[in-house]
Amino acid sequence: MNELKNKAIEILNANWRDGFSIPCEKLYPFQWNWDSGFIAIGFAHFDMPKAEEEISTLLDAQWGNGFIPHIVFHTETDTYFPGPDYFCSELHTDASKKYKTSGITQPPVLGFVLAEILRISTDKKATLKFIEGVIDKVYDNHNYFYTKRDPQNEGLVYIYHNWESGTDNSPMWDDIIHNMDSPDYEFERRDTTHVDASQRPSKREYDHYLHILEIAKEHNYSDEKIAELSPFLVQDPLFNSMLTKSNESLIELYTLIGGNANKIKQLETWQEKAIKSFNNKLFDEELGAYIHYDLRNERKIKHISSSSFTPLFANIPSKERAEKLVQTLMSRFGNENQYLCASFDPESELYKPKKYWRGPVWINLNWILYNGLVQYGFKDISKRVKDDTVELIAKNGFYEYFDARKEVSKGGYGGINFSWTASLLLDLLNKK
Ligand code: 9WN
Repeated sequence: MNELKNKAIEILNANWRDGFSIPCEKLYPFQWNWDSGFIAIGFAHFDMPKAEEEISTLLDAQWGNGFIPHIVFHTETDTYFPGPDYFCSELHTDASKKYKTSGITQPPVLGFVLAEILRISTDKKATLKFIEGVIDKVYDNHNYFYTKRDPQNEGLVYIYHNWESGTDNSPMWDDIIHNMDSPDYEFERRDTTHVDASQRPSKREYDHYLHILEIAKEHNYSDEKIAELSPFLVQDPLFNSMLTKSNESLIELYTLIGGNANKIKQLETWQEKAIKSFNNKLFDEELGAYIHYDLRNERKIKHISSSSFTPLFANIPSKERAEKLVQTLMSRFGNENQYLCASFDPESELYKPKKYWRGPVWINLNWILYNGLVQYGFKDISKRVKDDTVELIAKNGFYEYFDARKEVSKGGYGGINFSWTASLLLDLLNKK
């Protein structure tokens, strides 16, 4: 175990740049939003100043309206597409003046990341002081989501791009994406020069990804126009679980800090509405799981993925519903020959065990699932998630994603020495 822990620390230190971390060498050369949050949790175990700096640097790129971009382009390099010249964040009047950024966001993890680093900290007073200095920015981000991304005032926010979900080419998006009449763009992909193309999205999928961005750019990233025109408008249970969990953490932290009654009240109002709508709208009795909702076409997306179980982490289901959810998890994903937890339903014909978010296991989703299961008292299954995670990494290395099939001997795919794989393994190993 110590060897694994040391390797994880070595990876995090090697991926550290001046003030932030890259997700991994070559493939992802900038700072990514939710990666940074997960990375800060790892650093908190052995280098708290870096954990704090990671978070501060990301928040430093926040836009005037509270939006936090999914990529901050700190350095000049053309090894990633689409880069700063493609995104042109300056089109939006509130965009960061200090950094070039993307114009889409990612799951809002920062609220619960602050609570996690406080839990890990051995100097609670100093960490709370740091949190006091940044917490309002995270609150402003939540305010952005609830005021700009919830057109029907449901307490559920939408994402307007599959890259915002973090689960980029999940089969969840297939119907929406394949119904889009996207041009055949000319562009130079960089990801497939670093990683086997069979493990990444296709050229046609990239056309669709760019098409959604073209529409947003045409309207200077206006939230109102995007809500009106984007072909992709989805209420995602993973994204909304991260926001809901972060609401819960912000309430906890503001209470510890004291003197923020109005903000606590507002967070509680958002939270109450979110949990209610989540359970009324996003739970599908027939599937026995939380689902994605296609807000543009007003229809449920009837598939199950690892995202379907993330509401456990945000304390959304009742005890009874949690039982049902876990039964679905184990009957579909929990086969003895499979590691938990495949990113997409292994029983579906759309399942692809080697392809990115269409099947492989991702360590951040396992970490979310593990913590959710612990919260609800599912001891044996949470232990299995932890053991499977450790085994996958010990057997294959610190990859970006992993084959869920146990019979596969070399099952590590995508980027190598991946930061959140290292960071979250470190956290899991340090947990009782
Ligand atoms: C697009 C950085 C990011 C993760 C995402 C993961 C992948 C990017 C890409 O890498 O997405 O944002 O180019 O494929 O899907 O979750 O944050 O690690």
